Amino acid sequence: MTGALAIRDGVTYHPGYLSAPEQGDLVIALRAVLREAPFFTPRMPRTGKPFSVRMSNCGELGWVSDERGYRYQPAHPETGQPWPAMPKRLLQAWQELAPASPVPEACLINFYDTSARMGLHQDRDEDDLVTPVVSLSLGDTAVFRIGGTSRRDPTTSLKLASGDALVFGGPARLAFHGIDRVLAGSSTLLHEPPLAGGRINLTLRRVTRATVEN
Ligand code: MD6
Ligand code: FE
Repeated sequence: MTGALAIRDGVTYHPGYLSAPEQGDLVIALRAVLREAPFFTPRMPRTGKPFSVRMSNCGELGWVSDERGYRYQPAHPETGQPWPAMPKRLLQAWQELAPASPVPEACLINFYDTSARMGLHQDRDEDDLVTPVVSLSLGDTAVFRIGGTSRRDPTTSLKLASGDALVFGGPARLAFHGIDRVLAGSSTLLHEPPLAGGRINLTLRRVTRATVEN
């Protein structure tokens, strides 16, 4: 692991957190996850407009979005099957990057083809809004934008490359952020469908508020 950089209060950037062999092993583990839990296309609440990003999840809970709204649920929206377990390397990343946090319950897997984007949003569907979110990027570099806790706050941009990690916590836990674009051909990590070109982003989250008992 190389040095960590404070991007702003509560946001820490770890460039090159995953080595090239670790990235390759993680892609292999994710391919197994995706055989059990294939990508689905989330839809906007109310309008049903499809996202340009495709998604899946691993862990006890998964984030989904459709006409009924945004939520976490224990099963895949199309297969009805429980989400696969989180690969070990993700649990290790959580321990290293969010030490002393309750165990992660959800890992959202976002897949961006080179035309996909993600609008500015806050991650606020969790009951636990205190534990940090840990993000890992694989494949093509993306231009990530981050602002403050008001949509109108000024934003800054950061390029997230394959292997980079970002930890979002403290005063930035509810900061607005999004993906402006993916830089096509910037990585050779992903070369076989359903991960062919483009970018994967993994976000590990605690969803429920941990109690002393667990
Ligand atoms: C992405 N990331 O990098 C989108 N959310 O594709 C997120 O939406 C995100 O990177 C919460 C915390 C960290 C993140
Ligand atoms: Fe987010």
